[in-house]
Amino acid sequence: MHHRKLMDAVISDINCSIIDIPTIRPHKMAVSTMGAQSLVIVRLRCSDDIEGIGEATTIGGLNYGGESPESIKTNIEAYFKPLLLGQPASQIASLRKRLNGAIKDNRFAKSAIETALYDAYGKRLGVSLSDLFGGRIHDRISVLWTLASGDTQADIAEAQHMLGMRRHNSFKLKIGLREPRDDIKHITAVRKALGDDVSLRVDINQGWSETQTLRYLPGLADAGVELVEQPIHEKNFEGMQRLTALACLPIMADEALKGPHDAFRMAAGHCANVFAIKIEQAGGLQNARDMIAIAEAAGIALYGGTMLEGSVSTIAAAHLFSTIGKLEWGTEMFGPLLLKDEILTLPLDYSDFSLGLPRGPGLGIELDEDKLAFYARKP
Ligand code: MUC
Ligand code: MG
Repeated sequence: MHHRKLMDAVISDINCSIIDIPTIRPHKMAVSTMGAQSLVIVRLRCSDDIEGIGEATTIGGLNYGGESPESIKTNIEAYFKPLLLGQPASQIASLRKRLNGAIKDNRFAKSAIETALYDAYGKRLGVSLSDLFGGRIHDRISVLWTLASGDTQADIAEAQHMLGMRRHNSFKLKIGLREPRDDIKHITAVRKALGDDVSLRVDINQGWSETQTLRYLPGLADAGVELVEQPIHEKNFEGMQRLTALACLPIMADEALKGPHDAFRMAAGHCANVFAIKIEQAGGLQNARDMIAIAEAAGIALYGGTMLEGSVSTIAAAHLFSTIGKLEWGTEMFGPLLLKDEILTLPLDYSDFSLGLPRGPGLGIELDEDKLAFYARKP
């Protein structure tokens, strides 16, 4: 009887709102500068009164990829919702098949919907989202901070503040906007100020050509950089392969990885040493899990990436990452900390250079309705 009842719940309503929250400072990347983040919050109601929550975010509107907050909301309301209403809410594999059979691309929208489905399913079973992926191996995952104020002294002060609070001891520097020579001066100054015990990585966000990367990789290594993220164009798999083969510094793929097919092609071609796994770029939790398996089989190291997501998507990804045996390069699940305000009744637990996973059912978080109403974009 228990099982039957669980499987009887159907999806009864889906609601999407765009929540605009300013960032604590401008976030400067080669690809765009962000002064606010727009969270698309998806609320999926089921006939058993359980609500699943999901989230999608983009970076710089349409500057990072083809989906925008507005398109995600529109497409979910116009195309996803009719396919989902009245369907069995716990049959997630079947719902994924149904959506993928009718809707191309829209990976961020699919990720938000899938997160909401898993949240609802976990709440229905009384288990956490990590339990639905085999159970957590880690109660906390390490979280780095991105230095992207655009100013060397401000970045140093920010990093020192984070170290003092014991919130982060690994930093990712956004470069690729200035001349490479100036970027290397910037990194050298940050390394000198912070010492040798912190981990410094760079994200070029496709800002360099292959020849620039060839020319400046040794300089990055000399400046104390440990990992180089997506230096060149996302479509240039062969270039990534050549840069990886140089073995000058570990190369991480980010924007190149838009789902399991890319992960397979990159792994087969030895096009990266590390994969940045993002649930949104992957098209959802299950695709991300598949990409993790491809990396593990290929001997590619793993890193938990973010689309500067808010608390909902951040914690969804954290649940998945907590089930990975070896997350060699940690994660960057700091998105909520870049925002001026929190939309949860109980903020996420960032301490001891890491993020603690909630224990409650599903995502284990609760939305603050007043905050949502305050930041919701008005029509
Ligand atoms: C990216 O390309 O990695 C993630 C962290 C951050 O600072 O920017 C994003 C996007
Ligand atoms: Mg990146």
